[in-house]
Amino acid sequence: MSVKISEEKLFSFYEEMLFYRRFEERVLRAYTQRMFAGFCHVHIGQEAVCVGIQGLLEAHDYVLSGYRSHTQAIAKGLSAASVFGELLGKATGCSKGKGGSMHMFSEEHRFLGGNGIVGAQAPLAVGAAFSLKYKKQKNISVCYLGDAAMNQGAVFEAMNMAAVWCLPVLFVIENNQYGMGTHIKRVTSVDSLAKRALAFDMEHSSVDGMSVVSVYEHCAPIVEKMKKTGAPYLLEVNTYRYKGHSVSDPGLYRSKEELESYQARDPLIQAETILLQSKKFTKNQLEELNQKVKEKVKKAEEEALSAPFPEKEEAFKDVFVS
Ligand SMILES: Cc1ncc(C[n+]2csc(CCOP(=O)(O)OP(=O)(O)O)c2C)c(N)n1
Ligand SMILES: [Mg+2]
Repeated sequence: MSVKISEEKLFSFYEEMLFYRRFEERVLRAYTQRMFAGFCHVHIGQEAVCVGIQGLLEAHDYVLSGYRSHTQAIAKGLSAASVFGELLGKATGCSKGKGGSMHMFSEEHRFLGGNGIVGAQAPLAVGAAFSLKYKKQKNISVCYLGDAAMNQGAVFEAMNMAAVWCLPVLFVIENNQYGMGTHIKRVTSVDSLAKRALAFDMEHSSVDGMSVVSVYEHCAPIVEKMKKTGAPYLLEVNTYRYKGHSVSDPGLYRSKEELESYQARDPLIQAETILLQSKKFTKNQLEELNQKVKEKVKKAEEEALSAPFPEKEEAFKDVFVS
């Protein structure tokens, strides 16, 4: 089955990507204004990945991720205010203000984190997929991983188990070419991470992650097939992060030219060009959308700011004791 995205769907994806871009920019500003502390990793430049993939998911599909997951959480249905609130440590945060940037979570929305341990989401995603199979639910478990996470042992064990037990995990490798300041070529022997699936006899492919159209059209048949067969899949998405690894990284290990070569293929610019060329949308409409999105971000931030901090007693709740 080949899928062609409609202009209307692309418009809504454009709005979503724009919202995530402005949201993350606001998060970065909030951090530099010392409104919150701790770690903070933004997803700027990689918006097309979660929008294209999560645009194909249903409420009962699971999503699991690493620490760069503010917008993936929103794409799974968590409110932007509850994500911002979590960053600010507010009681209304999706993890009651106890997790912060790396621990977005909502059982209700089947977004099972947010994980600070590189690769730790892979075994969890396999567990979620096992529960789907056990309960005979025709859903999938999406597991986002970075390129550097692909060199973690637990990830291979998880992939092997998913293949042996035929579990519906879509492993999405967001290959942004860097693990902190280390370029992929210095630590990874293969030129395409999709090849790693060969070790598990798992279906696999690679796609251009700078284009939301490519991601969506490429993934639509994959997701549809997975829901029928329940078999795992490894997808490499070639993307790029525009900002440093975290807020404290000025990104001196890469050249300006490299960054600019990706920005020239920016997912927002690409979508905007197609929308305008289609003549179904005007420049004015896109500008209005920009205003609307800025207002939405402002509202989410204001809602989070006006929310209370947790009561002291909360510190003793949700604590795991074995
Ligand atoms: C098990 C483990 N080892 C090392 C780290 C330190 N660390 C945090 S992020 C990171 C790089 C991960 O890069 P990648 O998987 O490519 O994801 P990206 O940051 O590019 O999204 C490392 C090594 C960690 N958090 N957990
Ligand atoms: Mg990376």
